[in-house]
Amino acid sequence: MNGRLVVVSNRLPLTLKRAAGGWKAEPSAGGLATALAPVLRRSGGIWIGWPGEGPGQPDPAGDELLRQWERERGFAAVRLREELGRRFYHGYANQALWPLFHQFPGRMAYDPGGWPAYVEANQRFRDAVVERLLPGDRVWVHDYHLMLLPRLLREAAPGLAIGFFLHIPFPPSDLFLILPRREELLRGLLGADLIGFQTQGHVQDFRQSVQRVLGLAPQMDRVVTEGRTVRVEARPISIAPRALTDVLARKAGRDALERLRQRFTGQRLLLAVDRLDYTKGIPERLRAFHRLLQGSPELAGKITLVQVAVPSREKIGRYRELRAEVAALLGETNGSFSTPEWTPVVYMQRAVPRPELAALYAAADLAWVSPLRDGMNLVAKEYVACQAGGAGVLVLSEFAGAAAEMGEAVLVNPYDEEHTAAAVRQALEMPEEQRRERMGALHARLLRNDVFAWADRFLELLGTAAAGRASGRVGVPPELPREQVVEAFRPARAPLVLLDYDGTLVPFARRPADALPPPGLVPLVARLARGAGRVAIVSGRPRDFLERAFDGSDTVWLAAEHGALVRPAGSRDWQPLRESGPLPGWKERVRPLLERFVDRTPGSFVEEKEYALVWHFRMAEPDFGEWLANELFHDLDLALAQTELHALRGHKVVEVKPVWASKRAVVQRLEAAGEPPDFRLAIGDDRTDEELFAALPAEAWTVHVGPGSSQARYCLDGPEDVRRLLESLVARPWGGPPRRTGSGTRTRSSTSCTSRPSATRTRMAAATSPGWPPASTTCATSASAACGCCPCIPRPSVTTGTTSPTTAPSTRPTARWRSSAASWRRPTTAGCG
Ligand code: ADQ
Repeated sequence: MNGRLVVVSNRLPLTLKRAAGGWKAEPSAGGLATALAPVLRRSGGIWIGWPGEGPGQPDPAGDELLRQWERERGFAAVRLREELGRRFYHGYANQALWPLFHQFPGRMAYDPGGWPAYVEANQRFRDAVVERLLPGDRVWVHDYHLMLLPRLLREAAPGLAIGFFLHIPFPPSDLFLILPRREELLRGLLGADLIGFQTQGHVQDFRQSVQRVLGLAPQMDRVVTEGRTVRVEARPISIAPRALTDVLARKAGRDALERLRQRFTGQRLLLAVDRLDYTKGIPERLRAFHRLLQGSPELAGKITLVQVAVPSREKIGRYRELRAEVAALLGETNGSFSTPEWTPVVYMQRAVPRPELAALYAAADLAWVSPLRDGMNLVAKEYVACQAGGAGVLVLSEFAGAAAEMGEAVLVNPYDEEHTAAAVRQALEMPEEQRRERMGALHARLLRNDVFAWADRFLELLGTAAAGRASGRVGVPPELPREQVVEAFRPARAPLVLLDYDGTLVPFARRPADALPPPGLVPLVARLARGAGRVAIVSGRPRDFLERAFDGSDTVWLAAEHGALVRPAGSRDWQPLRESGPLPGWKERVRPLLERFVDRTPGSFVEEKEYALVWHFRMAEPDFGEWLANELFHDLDLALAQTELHALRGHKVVEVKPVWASKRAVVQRLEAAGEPPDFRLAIGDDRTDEELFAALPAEAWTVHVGPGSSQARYCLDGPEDVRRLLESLVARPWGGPPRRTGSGTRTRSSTSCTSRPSATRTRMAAATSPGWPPASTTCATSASAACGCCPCIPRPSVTTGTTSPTTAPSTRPTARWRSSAASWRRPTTAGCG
């Protein structure tokens, strides 16, 4: 993928500032600009962002400067009205998202008025991007200010390659749940092809939030939603080390270093560099330093802490308070320990030019990087870059993303000021050889993983993810071309037909026990199997249900409990997929977890199967049930990690079953059970059926029932349509000429099952009533090939490929089915496919 790179971030690398008589440009503070500027310099492309204070309204001087930026540097400004800019940046972005994502819920201030500003600002960014898009462009959106942008861009340009990188941490799901507008945010992000996070922990937290808030079931590295696959990856950001060391090699850098060495001769220099932000742990550090001096009077005059802090977000009260707090702590420490010759803390409250900063890094004996929470922290990496061949020690907070990859640092818990002081003291006392060894390892790793490697890997994966989306099978499938299926089935000598049960052959019922096969269905299915053909019901239902429901249909294979048990055609014996099931006693351990949810959810219950436990909430209040199902699914996901069990979300159920019991395994079993199939048809409506579709070759007729996306090639509206299809299949004499039938005459529609108003949904509702099929339903088959579904057509005696006459359940009183179902020990499943 070689299109232009379009970087989009809240801030451009330059900020417009009002100056006497006009405007001036200043470098933007912060890690994002530091990291990305060299990437864009190297790869070319454009950078779209907000110029900060810049003119929201027309202003000739400001406008001209912005036009010049775009012409000469490729920096395109997004204009936001002053009020909008303020409410967007200082509102939802920095008073809700920033504190919560850094795990400071107490500092979160949600102003409902800030949300519309956040939405509008994201829309303005979208307009600015769309206005400049060229064919083949890849758009890379950055950070928490623009979490709605991926979706807005996807809607505006569906084929666009869109990446998103979150520079700050993603919070644990318990905290994320607190966030107002959490659902919109996640949906916004999921517009991207690839979402990058700083650490694997953040990926994990994101996955859990997606599970709990949206009810989706993310896999390790992807989320499938709305027919698209969104890749999620941990890609720790880095820096361009040579950009810093080159500065040091130039005169300005060398001079600055020399001045520092002279100034701090005979002293150990401790360095801290931060934006003035409460997440950076500046007061905690100053208190720990105070404690260190208190506890080690012999260090007086021998160590100096240089604290560099660049003010940011000063319009937010908490930041102003922080500034005052830091000033007070500085006064306390310097007031207590200073001598005429020595000031313990040198405080520089300003942005320091790069040569001066690089010199500080090179001169420092110890870098004290102790944020309370940080996505990554580039200061740690910048220090290492400037310590090539040096013996400096990095003291690093375990709550910085950088800690995950900088194991040679001395890790500290910044909240524990006493231990932090002790760790700093030990770091100062560490033998030089050990310090060099540690720094050498850190430095070598940094060179291997610089910001260019980070960007290359991200963009490469973005290319793969976007290409996968473009060619992916997941989407909203078009309606099944029935006539073609019938044509393909007719001459087949060894067809393979796999049918899900609930939601596919029968509509869902409020109580699982009520979802019984309507009259005529069972013989209809049985008649599909002929010659070397294999027809299987592949369901989540337990074996006793299937046995009773398909009583007498010996030509049909039955696969119960998602394939954990299989009964081959012509056999009365069930064969377990594996000889030994999951560890004995697992149900006793898992059941209490499910029962907790039964207690919380009126109308729900737990069903026990041989290989599974299922929590059903079909009769619970829908929203509450779905919400709790997300919770349960999340809890189970954690509890079952490292076991051979997993949790599964079905229609109104959460099921725990062995990982190996899968519809995929059933496909393998059936494929191997006879000659290679020359026709394959699989129909299902559930998530478990996606496994079925994936296990079949690309040319198989795979059919998703109902609206929504699927990797199936086609869709049908509902069980009634499925039945009509089956009738069309059996209506054709084997090898005979095609005949027109009610369903077969429907021409292929380019519409999907989602886009058509679903008459079937009405039909499905009707179908749950005992009088199904409705009297007005016209039978699709001719009398000579009667399906047995309608009272008007006499049931034929059916001869199957195995020549066993099929009994006719339609002649049985429905009441018998009901009463027998009711007498079963436990309620049977519905909706677990
Ligand atoms: P920041 O919160 O801005 O970045 P950080 O990673 O520490 O945090 O980057 C700060 C940058 O600003 C560094 O390049 C540093 O040199 C520079 N800087 C700080 N104080 C300065 C000063 N006084 N003068 C000059 N320069 C100064 C966000 C996330 C981080 C993440 C980065 C990059 O919060 O966790 O590491 O993005 O993804």
